[in-house]
Amino acid sequence: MPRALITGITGQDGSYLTELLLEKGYEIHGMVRRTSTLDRSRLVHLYRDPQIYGQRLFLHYADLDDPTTLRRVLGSVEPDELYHLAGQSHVGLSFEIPESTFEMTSMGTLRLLEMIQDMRKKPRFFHATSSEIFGQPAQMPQDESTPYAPVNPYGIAKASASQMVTMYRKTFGHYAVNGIMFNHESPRRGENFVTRKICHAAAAIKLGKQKDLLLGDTSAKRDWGYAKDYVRGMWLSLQHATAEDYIFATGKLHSVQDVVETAFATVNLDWRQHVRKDNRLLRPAEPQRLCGNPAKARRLLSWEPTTTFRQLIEEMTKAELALLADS
Ligand code: NDP
Ligand code: GDR
Repeated sequence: MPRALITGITGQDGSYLTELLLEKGYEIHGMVRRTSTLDRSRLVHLYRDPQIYGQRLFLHYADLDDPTTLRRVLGSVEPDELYHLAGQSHVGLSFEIPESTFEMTSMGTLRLLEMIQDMRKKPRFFHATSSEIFGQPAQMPQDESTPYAPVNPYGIAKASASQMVTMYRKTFGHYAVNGIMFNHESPRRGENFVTRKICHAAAAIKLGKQKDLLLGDTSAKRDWGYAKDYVRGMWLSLQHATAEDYIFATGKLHSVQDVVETAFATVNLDWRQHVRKDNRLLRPAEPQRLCGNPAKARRLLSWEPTTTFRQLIEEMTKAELALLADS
């Protein structure tokens, strides 16, 4: 049975990746950090299944800021594949907590690479990096050769971590992959990311549980895909004969305003009556024209995004309606 270790297993991607690897017959180990609440809602269905938890899924306390714990888990699990997804993933917040964002994302990744360097049997390593490394790119769409030009602390931290991954691959021969992922969403998306925030608000307003929705820059555009497609890309990239970097993206741009219109249309509401601008939600800098070209992933991994933007936003809005109806 192949053995995988996942950092960030409690997050959106970590939970979908766990489900995918269970389907594929893996034994899965996840790193979790100590928090004041034990809210692991994205994993709870697996955690409560006695056929899975303690049989094929195991959780270990560790923290990216605590090298001893990382070394201990890596040494005891000895994974075949290490999926490194953990980190402070909110771009806007990275302006408010730049030091911890950088420490966790950049130094956390370097720590793992150094620990792998000392291992006799080195795991294949996947690094979840981001389109934010491109920031204000000179070309659109971006591909694996587009120069990095990040514009916020999060992007700068991901860029340096990605360069470390490339260096360990080229210099020391590690099987280490940068998955350069553009935005991907799902009903499990964190509540303070814009798609989930909008879909939740549309559903809550429809059910009379919320009155209006405050947003920052609604003209901002992103290349939005479905999270399940992107975790499939992670797995595929570690099955390839050689370690490569890959863009995972849909190649299609939509605005925040498109998300608003699609979500409100799904619940038959007029967004004009509910959506307002809040300048406090504007960011000091916005990346521009982040749109990816996934041709390499298509060619080498036969990877394709399966879900359209409209399907994604409709599904997320309907999931919010169902969640709110139950609560
Ligand atoms: P989430 O924010 O949903 O999950 C982040 C995970 O990292 C959580 O499990 C969180 O644990 C964990 N984590 C945070 N800080 C630490 C720490 N100090 N030590 C250990 N674990 C920590 O992110 P996503 O699932 O959306 O994204 C996964 C990765 O992919 C992230 O690195 C993100 O930056 C990157 N990415 C995501 C994209 C997207 O569109 N979703 C696009 C490009 C890159 P806890 O539950 O305890 O908070
Ligand atoms: P992003 O996602 O910054 O692209 O990072 P987010 O959903 O936070 O923002 C997308 C765009 O929407 C604009 N926006 C708002 N954003 C939030 N969160 N809340 C608002 O009210 C709001 N109003 C407008 C933002 O300014 C931005 O332009 C995500 C994360 O998953 C990262 O970890 C990942 O690396 C990148 O995607 C690719």
